[in-house]
Amino acid sequence: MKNILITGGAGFIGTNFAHYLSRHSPQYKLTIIDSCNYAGDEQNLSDIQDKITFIKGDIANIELMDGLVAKNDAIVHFAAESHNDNSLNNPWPFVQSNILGTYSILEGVRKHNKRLHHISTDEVFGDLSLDDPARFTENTPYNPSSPYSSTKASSDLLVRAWIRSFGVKATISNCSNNYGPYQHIEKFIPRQITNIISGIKPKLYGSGEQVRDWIHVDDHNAAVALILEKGKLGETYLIGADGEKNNKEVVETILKLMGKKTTDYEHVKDRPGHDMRYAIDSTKLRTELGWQPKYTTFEDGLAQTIEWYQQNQDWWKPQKDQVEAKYSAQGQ
Ligand code: NAD
Ligand code: TDX
Repeated sequence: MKNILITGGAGFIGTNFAHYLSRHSPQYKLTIIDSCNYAGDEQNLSDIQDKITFIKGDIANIELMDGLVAKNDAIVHFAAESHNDNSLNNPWPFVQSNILGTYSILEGVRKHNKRLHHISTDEVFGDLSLDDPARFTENTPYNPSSPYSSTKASSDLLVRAWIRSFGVKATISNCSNNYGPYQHIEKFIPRQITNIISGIKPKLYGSGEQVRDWIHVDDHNAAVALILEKGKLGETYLIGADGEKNNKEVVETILKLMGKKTTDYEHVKDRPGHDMRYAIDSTKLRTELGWQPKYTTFEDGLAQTIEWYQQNQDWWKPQKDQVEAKYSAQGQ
């Protein structure tokens, strides 16, 4: 494997993955395709621009993807519409990018017999209740709640079908909630950090008791790189770092780390259909592939993330007013 095509490589996780591979696996020749929607920006890759080839394009364009897949040995597929709240307002881009986009890649991979790693989410399993000790495993049935998670579930099922019916050389990973540099400020953690910097109170949807299983983006990407190189074809791996926290605890920790009163937040309108709890059992990834997270305390990862948003205000400030105006129009 020498030539790697990264889809969605100008978005949050894909940008970090391109940086991760150029640091840890400089032998790879990286091509990145991204349509640069509101969450993706080619500038995120400016410091590694001499090490990559960047193509601005849509993964749902079958001819374009056919040519790109043919030229590469492996495809790591991150590109997607990724925000639940947006999917509640307008599901169509989610159907296009997440379902049709994945179909287009699968057809290229099938025709040219290439290796695919498909990135997905724990949200495909639906949610768990707060008093349930269970965690998601590779055998948990799919039960997605939102337009976002149902289109991701659809894309996973397409990959599974292409593996079984056509023998496509693919692996799938389902990861829990990521945080870290380059995450769009519409998402929970960067929204609250940039709110505090901007003198706006952090906003908790509903009760704030919902639990997410947080993982630093570099730990997610280390697992993806490992699965790409050593994962068993046809298999699914769950990625998670035992990082369960409720949203209220997360906001309080951010406020504390930023030197503010931990009660200085407000409750806003809840998300319709809001999933209560996600939790990942990553035993398979740890025992079969030997993966372990590097960030063992959430506070360390969060402190590094806060510092990144403090030091990169030019990166997010131009979008802040627009993002907050959109939320405020929907009572959030
Ligand atoms: P993101 O929205 O920050 O980035 C997605 C990127 O995909 C953007 O750069 C966007 O321009 C690009 N894209 C979207 N539609 C496209 C299209 N049709 N053609 C080409 N490019 C397109 O999202 P992210 O958080 O980096 O998520 C990346 C992947 O990881 C997604 O598949 C998501 O479902 C999955 N995931 C995310 C998390 C998380 O916590 N953020 C957790 C688990 C899995
Ligand atoms: O302002 C907010 N206040 C708030 O309480 C926002 C933006 C969110 N929330 C809550 C909703 C969720 O319970 O915080 C939690 C996290 O919200 P998001 O950052 O929107 O993430 P989530 O909906 O959990 O989905 C994320 O993790 C799984 C990613 O966006 C997905 O792409 C990924 O698949």
